[in-house]
Amino acid sequence: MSVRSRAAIAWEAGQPLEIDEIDVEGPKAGEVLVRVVATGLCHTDAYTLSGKDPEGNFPAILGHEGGAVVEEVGAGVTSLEPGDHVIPLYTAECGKCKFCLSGKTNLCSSVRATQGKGVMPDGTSRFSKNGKMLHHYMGTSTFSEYTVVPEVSLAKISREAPLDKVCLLGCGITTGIGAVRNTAGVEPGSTVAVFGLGAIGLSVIQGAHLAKASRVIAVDINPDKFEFARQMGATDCVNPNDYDRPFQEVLVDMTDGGVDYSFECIGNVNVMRTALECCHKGWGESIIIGVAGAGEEISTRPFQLVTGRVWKGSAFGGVKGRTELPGYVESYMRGEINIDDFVTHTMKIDEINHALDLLHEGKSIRTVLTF
Ligand code: NAD
Ligand code: AHE
Ligand code: ZN
Repeated sequence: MSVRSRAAIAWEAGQPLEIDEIDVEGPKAGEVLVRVVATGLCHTDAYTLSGKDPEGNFPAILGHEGGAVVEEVGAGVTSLEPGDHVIPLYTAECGKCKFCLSGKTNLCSSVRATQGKGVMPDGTSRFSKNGKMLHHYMGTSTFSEYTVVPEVSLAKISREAPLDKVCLLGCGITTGIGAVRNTAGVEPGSTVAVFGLGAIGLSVIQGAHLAKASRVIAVDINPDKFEFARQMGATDCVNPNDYDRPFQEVLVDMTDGGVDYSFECIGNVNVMRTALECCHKGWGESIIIGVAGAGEEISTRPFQLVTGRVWKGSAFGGVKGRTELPGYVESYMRGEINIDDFVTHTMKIDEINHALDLLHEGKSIRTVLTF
C-alpha cells in the first residue's frame, strides 16, 4: 500500500525544489517506513542540488539530517517497531560487512552501492509522482514527510529527545564532533585551526573545546560567523581576506610553527591545501571534511607529507551510527552537547527554497524544517 506524502522534489540540478505531494510505497523486506518530524538542511543537500555531485541523481528527494518516527516495518525487520524514534543514517551500520567487522572505519558497504545510485537495496525506488519514478538520496530522503529507509540505516534513539533538535545529529553536529574525537583524536592542550564556520566547522570547534584544546583558531571569509564561533569555544577568529600573504604562513606565525590539527569544513580544494600546510612540521594532521565538486582535485608538495604532516578525511565524523548515535542523543539530553544554538531558523518544508537562500547567503547555520 502507498501513502501520500508532502515533499520537496528536486526535478533537476540548479532548479528550485518543488513542494508537492508524492506517492511513497510501503516498506519491502528489510526496510522501514518512517514519518519525518523534522529535518535540517545541510550544505551537502545544496551541493547535490547544484549539480556538482557526481552521485547526484535527478529527479530526487534530497535531505539527510532527519528526526523521525517508525510507522511500519517490512518483512524480517527485527530491531525496530512502530512508534520507535529514529535518526536516518547516510552511513549505515550493518555490523556484518568487511568494513563493519574491520574495527577500522565507520563506513559500511551493506547498502552503499545502491544508495549512491538513488535506489533501495533491491534496485528500485519507493517514491513516485504521477507514476514517474523519483530517486532516493543518501539512503535517507528526509525532505519527504514519509520516507523508506533500510533497517541498517536507522539509529533508534530515546523517545524523550526532541526530534526538531536531535535531527541535527543526523549529520552536521555529529560530523564535526566525531571528526575531532575519532578521526583526529585531539588531545588536551592541542592547537587547532578550523576552516569554514557553518554547522560543521562550529561543531568541530565545540568538539575541540570539549577535548580541551588550548587554542582553537576559527577561519572564515564571513566575519558574521565569528561571534558564534567564540561562543562555541574559538580562542581566535581570523579572516584570510585581511592578509595579503599566503594564509598558511599567517597561521604558522601565529602558532610557533603550525597547528597540531586543522579541519577543512568548506569543500574548497585550495583551502584544503592551506589547511594541510598550516600544520606543524613532524606531526600536524589535517582532516578534510568538506565535499568538493566533481572533477576537483587536491594538491600539495609531497615534501609537506615527507616532513611529517598527515592528510586525512572524515565521513560522518567516523561515527558508527546505530551503535554510537543514541549516546550522542543522551549527551545532548544531559546538556553536554549544544544543539539548540545551531538552529538559527525553523520553518515549514514549504519554505525550503528560502532556507536554501539563507544558507547560500551565509545567514543561517541550520534551518530546521517541519512537515
Ligand atoms: P555552510 O555553508 O553552512 O558553511 C560553510 C562555511 O564556509 C561558511 O561559513 C562560509 O562563509 C565558509 N567559507 C566559504 N568559502 C570560504 C573560504 N574560501 N575560506 C574560509 N571560509 C569559507 O556548510 P556546512 O553545512 O557547515 O558544510 C560544510 C562542508 O562540509 C560542505 O562541503 C559539506 O558538504 C561538508 N560536509 C561533509 C560531511 C562529511 O561527513 N564529510 C558532513 C557534512 C557536511
Ligand atoms: N557523493 C559525493 C561525495 C559526497 C560525500 O563526500 N559525502 C560525505 C557526507 S556529506 C554529508 O553532508 C560522506 O560521508 N561520504 C562518504 C560516503 O560513503 O558517501 C561524491 O563525490 O561522489
Ligand atoms: Zn550533511
